Amino acid sequence: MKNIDSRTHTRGESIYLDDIPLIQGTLFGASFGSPVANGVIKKLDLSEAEKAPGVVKILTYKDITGANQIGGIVPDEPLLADHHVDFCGMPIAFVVAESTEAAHAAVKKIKVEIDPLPVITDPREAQALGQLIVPPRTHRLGDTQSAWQHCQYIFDGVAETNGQEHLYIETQGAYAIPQENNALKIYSSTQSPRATQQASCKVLGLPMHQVEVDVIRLGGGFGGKEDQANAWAALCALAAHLLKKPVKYALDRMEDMAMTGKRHPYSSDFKIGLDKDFKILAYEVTFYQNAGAAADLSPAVLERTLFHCTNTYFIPNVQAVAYSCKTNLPPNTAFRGFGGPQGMFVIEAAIVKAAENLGVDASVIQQINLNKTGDEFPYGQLAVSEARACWDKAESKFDISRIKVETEDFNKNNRLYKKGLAMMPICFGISFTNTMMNQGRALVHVYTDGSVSVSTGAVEMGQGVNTKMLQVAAFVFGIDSDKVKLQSTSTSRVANTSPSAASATADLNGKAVFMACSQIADRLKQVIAEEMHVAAESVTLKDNHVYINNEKQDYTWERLIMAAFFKRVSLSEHAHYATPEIHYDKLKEKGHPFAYHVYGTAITQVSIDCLRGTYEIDAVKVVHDFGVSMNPLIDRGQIEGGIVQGIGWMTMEELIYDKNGKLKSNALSTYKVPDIYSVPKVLDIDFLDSSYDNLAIFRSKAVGEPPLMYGIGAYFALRNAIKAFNPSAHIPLSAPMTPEKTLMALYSKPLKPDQEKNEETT
Ligand code: LUZ
Ligand code: MOS
Repeated sequence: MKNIDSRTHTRGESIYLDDIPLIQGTLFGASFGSPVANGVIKKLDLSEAEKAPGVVKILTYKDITGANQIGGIVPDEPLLADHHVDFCGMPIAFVVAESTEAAHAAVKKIKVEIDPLPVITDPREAQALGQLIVPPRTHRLGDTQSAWQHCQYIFDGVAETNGQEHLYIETQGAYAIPQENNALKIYSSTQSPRATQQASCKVLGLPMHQVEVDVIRLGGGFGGKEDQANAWAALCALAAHLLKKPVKYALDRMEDMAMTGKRHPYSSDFKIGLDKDFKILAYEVTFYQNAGAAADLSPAVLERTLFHCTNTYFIPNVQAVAYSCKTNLPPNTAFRGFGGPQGMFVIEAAIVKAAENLGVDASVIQQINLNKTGDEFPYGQLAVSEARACWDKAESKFDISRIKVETEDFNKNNRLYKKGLAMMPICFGISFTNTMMNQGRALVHVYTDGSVSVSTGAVEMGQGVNTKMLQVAAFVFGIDSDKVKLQSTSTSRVANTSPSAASATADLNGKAVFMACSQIADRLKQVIAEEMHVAAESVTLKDNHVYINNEKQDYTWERLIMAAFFKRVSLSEHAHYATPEIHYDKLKEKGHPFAYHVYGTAITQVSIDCLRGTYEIDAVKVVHDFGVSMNPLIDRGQIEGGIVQGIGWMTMEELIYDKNGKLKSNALSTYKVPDIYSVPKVLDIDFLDSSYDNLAIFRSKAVGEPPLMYGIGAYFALRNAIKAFNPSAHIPLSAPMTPEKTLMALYSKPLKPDQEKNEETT
């Protein structure tokens, strides 16, 4: 089945926040962000801005009727700066005017005097000063201390990954509309309607039943709107509440890039030990996460880094320490993979460092150490592993030995062009790591004409979740998909939702839809049982008809619905699903946090132009563990998008903050994302049908985040191509591998031994 939004998307008729028809009298907001990354506000002068044409009111923290606090996990983030600013772009004032242009013009007239304080942008520097968001966490398996002596080879080093701008096509935004008796309706481009509702209520000092958050769809989220949609909604809500007028604020691209947090940059130290057969015996890693100026979701991201620090390998002795370091950058936040990719890059870097020193292909070490069913992850859960199945199928299906020979032949015969190849196996845990969040709900109504309305906590953001929800309802009722409509995601219809995140949205909400529809279907079967004097168990619903003992009756779905209605049978149901089996003890750092894992292996092939440092991704060939895909079109789209986004993070997307904490890569002219020309020329995605049962909806495994990590293969393929040109090249294990860095690496000289120590941090 095609994505149900494809028709309105291609016709430009899909409604995003900025397309919602405006109510008369609507006012428009714009925020004034701090020009300084750390300092004390001495004086805020609004006088000229207030006189600017069209300005209705300028809000500061003094206007907040509830609490000046939007922090989620840790209450450490004011909505509007009071006396102190912690990052460049931190909102200080919110201008409300008759037009967006007037609001922006007035923002430029605001003057602020700030006594600057020292700015820290480096996580290691912050850690050394004791500036941590939360206490450090440690995951342990076995005993690394005693394992080192059994290792034949030990290597250590530093690995770094930069952040990543979400670049959702739709920027952040909200539209708040006052209702009677101080209530509010907020349209928001949020992945988390509940969090947006709660943050707005906290800022306004209202109970949650006074505020409805309604989401039609997002033009992309990628994690950027899991926590960071709240501020803009709260600002609009506050202004609407005070002025009794609708207030809308959709950020422009440069505001969005400058003011919002991104994927966390990490700097990490690793030490890896192998035996003579290249089995990894021990791995120690220390992660320094650049959290930015407030907690946001950083503690949860940090936790997922630890959960994925051994990727898909079984390592019997592990010690992983993670620091969430407070710096003067905008608070960094969720981004597809949620810390997992950062953890996985480091173990891959460690394996590559070992391989290069041992003179073997990294794939030799990777393959030997893939986990198998029954192996323990450092957090105590036992693997139900498809790692080897994916790897083996990728090798045979795509004929890896031929690819290797072709790559070597090419490199022998070409001096100024080189090809590189890398394998990237992945393993990603599905569930929110915070067990409590793994719950979903759905509300289903069948109307008397037989049409069906489905509301869930799932937010559609292009990932196709609504299509999957529709498939579930249509399947259970045995009716055509055009009889089912997915409603917007509203906190009034489905309450207390978890964010649409963690790849778990279709599972959590889909299971709830399944339960609600099944309960209605059971009642309908009872109606037939009574009317036709048959057992309810013999009744099934299919092809829009009633079946008894698998025999089609001259009895349509519509007739059945009317029969039930006349019998006063409820045609509505609300269901709640909570993932079974999962648990986690944060004190012991052991448990069973994930419903299941998703596996896969990617083969990445690249070519570089050794004169220019430019490169192309020739092919990414994947065997991916889909379970049993309930929508191969949508799932394939998720894999393709994830791969390209991962390649962007690893190769061309380079976030640059200057020493003063100001974002230099603040527009699409200075921040390059993959375009159609940088998409791999070949994207071959093959399905591994899992042999194991799982907790996914219809056994169709979560597909949102895992494929992003295939992109890591592009980094190491480029590294191999550079080494093919210059075998003694010095290449820091630092992503992204931009064309500039590639060019420098191509003509680099090996480090002298005494330079080794500090190499990668440069
Ligand atoms: N969000 C969250 C996530 O709050 N917890 C998670 O474990 C998670 N994982 C991936 C993406 N978003
Ligand atoms: Mo996400 S990083 O699943 O919002």
